[in-house]
Amino acid sequence: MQLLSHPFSPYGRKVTLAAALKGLEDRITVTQVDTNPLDNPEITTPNPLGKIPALIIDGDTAIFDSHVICEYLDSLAPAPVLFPRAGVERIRTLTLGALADGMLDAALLLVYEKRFRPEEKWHAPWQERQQGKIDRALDLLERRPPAWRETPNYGHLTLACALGYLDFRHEGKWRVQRPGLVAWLDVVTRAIPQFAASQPKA
Ligand SMILES: N[C@@H](CCC(=O)N[C@@H](CS)C(=O)NCC(=O)O)C(=O)O
Repeated sequence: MQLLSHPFSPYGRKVTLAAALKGLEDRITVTQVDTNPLDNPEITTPNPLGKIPALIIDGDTAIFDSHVICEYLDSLAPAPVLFPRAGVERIRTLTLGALADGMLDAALLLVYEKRFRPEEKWHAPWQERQQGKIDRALDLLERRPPAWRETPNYGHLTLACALGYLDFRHEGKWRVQRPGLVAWLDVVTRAIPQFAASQPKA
């Protein structure tokens, strides 16, 4: 399998962690792709959305997005279970994953506004709107940090990557007055050695 990704992509990092936890690293080669050009066929051919990560399986079949790739990887090896098969645990996992992905989407849009729009077109109310999504999600998670019993699930991986991205691109400001969540990420860092190993460096 070929993973199209980039070391700076938090969604790609999520997939990398999932592959490591499932013991699938040896079956995946990673190709670094630049999504900044308007149309880079390296990624727009396999994924018309032009987004990484994408996983090429069976030669020319590409699967995306990161959630779908993680579900696929989860199906290839029995343990640890990243997506509980059914019931309330599955729904909790998916909801946490959706919340953390939403934080990531907002954090990425803030970065993209500055990267892809000229400064005179930056729009403060829109930036506040995105920041509000991130802050409200962080406050909710600070009140109720997600627990896990034996191994992290997909929701935990996604949240860890979202917090890692806020450290990387948003100066770690989320840490101020959120000791519960900081402690939570410390637990993750100790439990998943690949998390620290995949921390992006500018
Ligand atoms: N929902 C997607 C989001 C992927 C995404 O937005 N990736 C970024 C890189 S971190 C990207 O490829 N951006 C290029 C673009 O949006 O044109 C996923 O979970 O895989």
